[in-house]
Amino acid sequence: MFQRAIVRKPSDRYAEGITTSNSGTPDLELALKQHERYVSTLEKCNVEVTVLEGDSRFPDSTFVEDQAVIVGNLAVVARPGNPDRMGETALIAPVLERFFERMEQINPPGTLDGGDIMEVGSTFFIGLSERTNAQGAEQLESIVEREGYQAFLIPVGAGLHLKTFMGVVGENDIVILDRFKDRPEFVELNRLVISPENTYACNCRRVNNHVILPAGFPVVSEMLTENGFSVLEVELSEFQKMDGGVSCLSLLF
Ligand code: CIR
Repeated sequence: MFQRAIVRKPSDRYAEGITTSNSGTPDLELALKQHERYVSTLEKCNVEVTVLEGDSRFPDSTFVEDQAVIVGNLAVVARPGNPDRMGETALIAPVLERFFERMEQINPPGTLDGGDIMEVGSTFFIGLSERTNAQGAEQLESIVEREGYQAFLIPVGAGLHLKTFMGVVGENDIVILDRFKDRPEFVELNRLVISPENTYACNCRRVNNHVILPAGFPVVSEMLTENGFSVLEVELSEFQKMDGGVSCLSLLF
């Protein structure tokens, strides 16, 4: 069970972050409202949420997931693969120190974004992407193996992160974009397959007894409900405009 979440509000320079989406400039006021609702949805899932103030030095710093990976009682500070985001780790490290006695970090030349890491039970799936390089992935692999987990390294191909294409919805259940579903690393998992038009909904997240899903994907919502999951939908249009989704907005532990 997750007890806590850390989130950071979008700052007044939020719209200057990195994006590949061409759906327009995000509206900060609406983004802040959506963020508030995201926080109250996390609270509905019974987690205590630490809300950090926006930091305008780093427009993408609201996407806290990328800044660290939690491995049991150890916090691993990441090393974001986009140079504009590297400084964000200095913001999150002191916050994590409040909650974790054990801290490590990904070191150069390794790069790693938390969005590339999916934990299911005792397995960490580590995406190799434009943001997470082999050295970063291998550093995390040896940390998680030392901590008693197993790891699989998965090439992401075109796209931002591993979790752009899949998300944890249950103890042993994931949603996954159809093009990844037959990869041998996932055969032990119950896979709920998502078709390309619903790709954005792949980035959903189990939080205790619920699954948080972006609003606007009725087919995925129905599929999850039919499979016994309790779905909570959140409107995230202003985060989608900056390539962000459900999982990127929090660190859970
Ligand atoms: C970026 O490109 O880094 C941000 N604009 C979006 C990061 C989304 N993070 C995530 O999916 N974990």
